[in-house]
Amino acid sequence: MNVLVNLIGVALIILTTWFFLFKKEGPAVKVNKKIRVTVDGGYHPEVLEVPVGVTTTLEFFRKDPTSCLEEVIFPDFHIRQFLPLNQSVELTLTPKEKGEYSFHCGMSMFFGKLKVV
Ligand SMILES: [Cu+2]
Repeated sequence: MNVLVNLIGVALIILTTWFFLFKKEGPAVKVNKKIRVTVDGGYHPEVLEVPVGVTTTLEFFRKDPTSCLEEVIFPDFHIRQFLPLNQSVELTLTPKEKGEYSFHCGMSMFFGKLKVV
């Protein structure tokens, strides 16, 4: 019985890890100068395609009351922004190099991606 419980535990750990590591990302949404990102159990849309060298405004709107999502962090752009509940917060960035840049919540549990093309 104990062995079975342990096996189930190990299986759950593997499943959880797998889920977070290999979770399929949604389709990239092409951004033309400005886009609204809804924060509600994650980022919607979660993959944003923005042109290199163009100033893009991301308007974050947090609907989710969990404190987990009250900050959004763009490590590559040195942005750490508090998102008040049910308010729009605009972040402006001008990516200088093509590439993929992730952004995430304050506890690194929810992720989004910026594809600079
Ligand atoms: Cu979090």
